[in-house]
Amino acid sequence: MADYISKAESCAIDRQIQQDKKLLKSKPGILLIGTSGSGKTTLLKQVKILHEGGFSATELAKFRPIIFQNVLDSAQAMVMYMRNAGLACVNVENITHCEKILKYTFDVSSGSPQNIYLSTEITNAICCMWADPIMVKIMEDNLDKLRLMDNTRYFLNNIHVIGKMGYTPNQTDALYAYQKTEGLTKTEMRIGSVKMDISELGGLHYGHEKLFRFFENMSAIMFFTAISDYDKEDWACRNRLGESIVLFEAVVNSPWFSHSSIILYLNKLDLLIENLPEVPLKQYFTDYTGGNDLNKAIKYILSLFMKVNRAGLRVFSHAARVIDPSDTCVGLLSIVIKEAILENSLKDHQIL
Ligand SMILES: Nc1nc2c(ncn2[C@@H]2O[C@H](COP(=O)(O)OP(=O)(O)OP(=O)(O)O)[C@@H](O)[C@H]2O)c(=O)[nH]1
Ligand SMILES: [Mg+2]
Repeated sequence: MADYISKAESCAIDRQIQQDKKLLKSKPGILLIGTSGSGKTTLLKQVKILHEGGFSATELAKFRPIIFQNVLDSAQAMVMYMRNAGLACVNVENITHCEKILKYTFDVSSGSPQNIYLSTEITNAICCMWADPIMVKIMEDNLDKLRLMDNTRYFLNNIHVIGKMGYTPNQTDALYAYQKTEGLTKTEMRIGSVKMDISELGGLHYGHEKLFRFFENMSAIMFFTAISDYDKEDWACRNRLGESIVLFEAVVNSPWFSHSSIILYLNKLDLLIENLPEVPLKQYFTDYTGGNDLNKAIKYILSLFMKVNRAGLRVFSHAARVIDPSDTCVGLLSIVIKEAILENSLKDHQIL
């Protein structure tokens, strides 16, 4: 005997199919969150370079004033540090160069930030200061006290190119350029076969938890932390890694994210590798006992984050260097996103 289904049951099945179609068609939403400078925008740039053919010439030109500003900020920070620490350049002529660097401001009278440039005189002053023997010593001995941007070494090492007339940034320069993201930005991206909306919530800090409710339906939350920040302080003299853990605690225990997959990105691994032998982790986190061992340091820092995961959410973690195109972070992103979508879909159908 044939099995018949009622009209009501048939309609219910049709409705379910339509819902499933919508679910499969709707783009997954990813939220990038984390303290300022942890690498969120750099991930977006890296996806663009690796999966969308990179920045066009017009887009690259827009990074020029940002890079000039980064160069000047770094050079001025070095001079200020020397002043405050009572240090001076080894070559006496560099003392005048330092004076020039400190006084330099961009001429913004033309109105457009695109028109700012580094004069030949200031380029030369920065070149000479950066080549002074005191710089090597400062960068080696005082890295934890300098409060420099992480792109300082890269841009100052390339000052002779950046300061040339007609300089146009290349794709790597664009990756290193830093401009704070204000508020929320949303970008549509495709990684392999997956199309997704990636939103970045820029420079998050305490008190921003009230914004979380707007991201309730995200497929995945990618939390960024700069793993090399264990020795850095923010402007309120708080340890930056500690600040990042406090923020992660708010994210991972938030009821608004209890249905999202959480990906913890321990970024700036390259800088941790450089820093660890120079600045002991134990100096800042006294219960750490692993010395210079990189794996032990990563495991310890990860455990600090996991300790605050009171809600017991499943957290994917990955130690990465977003700046490096050969790093697997972007490929991993697509795998994790696919897994997150599948998991959420199974949850929605009460299979999980
Ligand atoms: N060495 C190194 N530098 C990195 C890495 N990831 C990002 N950076 C640099 O760190 C700086 C800050 O990166 P962003 O991606 O702009 O940081 P953000 O999280 O978007 O910061 P806000 O917009 O202020 O919230 C930039 O100069 C990047 O080039 C990394 O893996 N290694
Ligand atoms: Mg940003």
